Amino acid sequence: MREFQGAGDPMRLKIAVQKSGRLTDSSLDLLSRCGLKYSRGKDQLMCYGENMPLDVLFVRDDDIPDLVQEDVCDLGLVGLNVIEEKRLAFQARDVGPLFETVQLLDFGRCRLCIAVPDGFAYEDARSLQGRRIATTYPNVLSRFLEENGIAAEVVVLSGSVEIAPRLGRADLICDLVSTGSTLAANHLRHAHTVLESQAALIRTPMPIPLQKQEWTRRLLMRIDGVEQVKGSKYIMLHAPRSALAAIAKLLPGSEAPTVIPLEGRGDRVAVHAVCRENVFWETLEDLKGAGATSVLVLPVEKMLA
Ligand code: PRT
Ligand code: ZN
Repeated sequence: MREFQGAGDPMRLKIAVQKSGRLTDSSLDLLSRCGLKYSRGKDQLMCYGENMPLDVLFVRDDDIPDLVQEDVCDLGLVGLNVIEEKRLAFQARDVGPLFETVQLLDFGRCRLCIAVPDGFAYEDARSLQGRRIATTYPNVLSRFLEENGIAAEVVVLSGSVEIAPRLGRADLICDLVSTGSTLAANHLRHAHTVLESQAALIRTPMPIPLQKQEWTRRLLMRIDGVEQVKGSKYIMLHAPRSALAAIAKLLPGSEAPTVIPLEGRGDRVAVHAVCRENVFWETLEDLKGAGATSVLVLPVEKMLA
């Protein structure tokens, strides 16, 4: 479109996304669902939004909060684990104002956990007193230790944290876990969750220039719409009007349903509702038990609140 100028234009929005890793596919999928069309060459560090004044920068996930903090990028998609670690590091250096977390996103879930070797007797946080803990998250771990009044040595590593206890570099670890299979393979077991993490959208601490504000607003609204649609269902059913109260209670996470009289069907009505949660077979069976018939559950394609 002609109104959008070249990719180097300072008036185009810039969003930082992980270049290659666990967040990359879901981040790009989110932007595509927001309507962004782009072409991405192999090893390309930046790609140009063809139908929006929005460019995507591909970087290491650890660099995303810095780029947003320094206002090089207006927005970023990154895990809460990295966000918290960086936020604490910036705070320790008295950096301010800080980048903001705008919205949590439904991908990249994992937990930052204390994990101990087989045979380590872990009861509660006090079991960590005087121990050496290997991690790539020294700030989040130190905060946890402080909050629990524990004096322990934080051994900062840049990777392969799981093997630190076997190498004698630490007594236990604090690392990210999703399925737990890496812990098991390294003879470690989960002891305590320090932080629940998922991807999130962050924004610059600086005011967005006037020329970029309209597209920022539209993009944030679309991201919110995409997130709301995930897991949402549209449900349609027929029911006697007398059963409406019971049926409304059964519809998971729905706001005021639409009730439409059915021509020539006495007191029977059609009920349409958006359910903000998944609808399970059990719910359909309960709806039927409450008098519902012709129950249809449909996926929601797009939603704008
Ligand atoms: O190169 P770059 O720095 O960008 O990538 P990276 O290697 O730092 O990150 P990457 O791609 O591994 O992860 C990016 C983000 O995904 C993380 O910051 C988290 O927010 C999120 N995420 C979700 C995870 C995991 N799940 C995860 N399981 N990040 C890492 N892991 C690792 C964990 O460190 C451990 O080594 O996977 C292993 C454990 O997995 P399970 O399934 O065996 O428990
Ligand atoms: Zn990283």
